[in-house]
Amino acid sequence: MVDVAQVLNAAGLTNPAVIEYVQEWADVTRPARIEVVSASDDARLLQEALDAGELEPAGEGLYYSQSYWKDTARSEERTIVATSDPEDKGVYNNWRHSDEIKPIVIGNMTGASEGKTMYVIPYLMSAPGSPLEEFAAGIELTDNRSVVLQMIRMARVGVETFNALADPDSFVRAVHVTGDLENLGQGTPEDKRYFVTVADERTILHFGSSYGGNALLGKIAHGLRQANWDGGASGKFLGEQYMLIAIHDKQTGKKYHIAGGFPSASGKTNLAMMVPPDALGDRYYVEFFGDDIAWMWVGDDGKLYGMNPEFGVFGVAIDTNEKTNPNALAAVQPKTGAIFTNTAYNVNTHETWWEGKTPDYPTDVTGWRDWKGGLISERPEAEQRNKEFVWAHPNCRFTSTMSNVPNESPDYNDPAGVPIDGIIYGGRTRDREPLIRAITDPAEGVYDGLTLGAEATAAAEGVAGQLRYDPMSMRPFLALPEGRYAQHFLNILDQLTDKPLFAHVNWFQRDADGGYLWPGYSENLRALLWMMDYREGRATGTQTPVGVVPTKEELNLDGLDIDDETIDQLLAIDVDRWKQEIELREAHLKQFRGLPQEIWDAHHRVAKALDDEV
Ligand code: OXD
Ligand code: MN
Repeated sequence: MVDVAQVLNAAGLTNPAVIEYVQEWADVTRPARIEVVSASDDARLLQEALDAGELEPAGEGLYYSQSYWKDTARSEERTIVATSDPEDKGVYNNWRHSDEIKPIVIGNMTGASEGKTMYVIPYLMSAPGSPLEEFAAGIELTDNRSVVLQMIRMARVGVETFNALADPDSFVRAVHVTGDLENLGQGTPEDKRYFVTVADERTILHFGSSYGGNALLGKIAHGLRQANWDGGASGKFLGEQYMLIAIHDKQTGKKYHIAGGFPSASGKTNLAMMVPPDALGDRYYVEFFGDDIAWMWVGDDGKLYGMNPEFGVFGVAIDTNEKTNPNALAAVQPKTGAIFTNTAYNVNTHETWWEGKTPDYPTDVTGWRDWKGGLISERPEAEQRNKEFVWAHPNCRFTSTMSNVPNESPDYNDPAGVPIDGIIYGGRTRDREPLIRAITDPAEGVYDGLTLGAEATAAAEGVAGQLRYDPMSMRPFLALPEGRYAQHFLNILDQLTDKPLFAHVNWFQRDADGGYLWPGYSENLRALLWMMDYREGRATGTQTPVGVVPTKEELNLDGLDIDDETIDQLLAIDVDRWKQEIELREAHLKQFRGLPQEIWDAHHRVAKALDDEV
């Protein structure tokens, strides 16, 4: 039996609440060893992982890992929010009573770390000294060394940081146990995996995966689900799946901060790491704060402040290339310490490759293995370079720390956060949604977020043109029931004397042949510049029933080869299509218990404005 107190004391973790917590879970999972981890252990742990074959070298200071093939993504149906009050049940939070679910997970975790090391990872999901620091501390226990290495990249990990907290008793208890991945019955009625956030106990219990979204508990479970709960319970902040950027106008010296929620596969990481198009690059620069999570609160000056609680980027590699995201490529160059997961890997040259990294496949297939480890050269010729037989997993990832991203903002570490000028929502929509529409009424902004969605794709079946709603892009991350969440969002906005401008953006309109109307990527900056012009009164736009759209003249199109007709189409409002959408929204919103009247009023205002349109 490991002497927990002795191990923790020796590592400098002397807080009795921490010792009690680690003891409790060591008694359940029964590891052979316990080790306390700080970021300074990275080099040693990397070497151990290489020696054990858990990682492969992928170039100088780069690493490759391969998951068990049934463990490559988040599993929403196994993800649960538990509390002790049935009133907390929402439509999307997959609520269960904690008395019912905890014993099941604890049962599965019992003895499941036998023979393994339990790593104790003290972490902070904020810059030290942040006004939200009290919600940011956590201790993850994991029996998986790769998870430790990824946590070191994704969160501020260290005993010193933890001991310096004003209240080191108040931390999220985050327990991760990998389980016997080959025998968990994934996707069958006997599935043993459970990813539970016991929100009212600030305890996270995840069993049965080593995939980042399920296993890096600082990120999604704490950074989003627990934060969503803590924000609402305290009334102090919003924890949202938003990217956060600044647009720096070098001519005026002004910086505009924009946060935004996008359902998955809508280009959030590419937007956040954006390099301005050549024609605008002399004047504008985009600073990167984060691509996935923003915590936002009311500042003393009555403005909304925001920060990214994460310390790194866990990005989808597919289609990341010099055009779509040069800054992401730079963040995974040699010596960055980046870890690739489930890309293709060349066992001879140690290179990694994924679909969309280069226009063509590597010329010589020798040594290349696909994400499952199969040699490409052993496939039948017709399957070697064929989109249907992928080399990399569609959810293959790279993990790299913030400081490797070339456009990381110099203000990223500022505990004071940054004032938010704009909040945008955007999903993939082939028609109806214009390039951008500004929403001046804050309740209509929240309403727009609640009715955010993306069209069905091959991965998520549905009716063409109909949205899979994803409120605020938080559908899989909500801990609060939707009505209470909406009220909390409105309450935060009510306290602001200088409110951010809301807008809805859409980079994905298509023409009759299915081609994209808007070039996207770096050109998206043009829509955001208009948004800030509108906020500052430099543009007036055209009022429509669903918000204000830019006039053609107001959009900065310098250096962009696009014809007038296309621009007209990009900015048009199809009232009939919108009326259909309003009916679908009504059904969507009706599901939510206790939705604030302000949201219904916003809905009815927009519906009436559309009806009044001839
Ligand atoms: C996600 C992620 O699953 O950020 O949304 O990884
Ligand atoms: Mn995300």
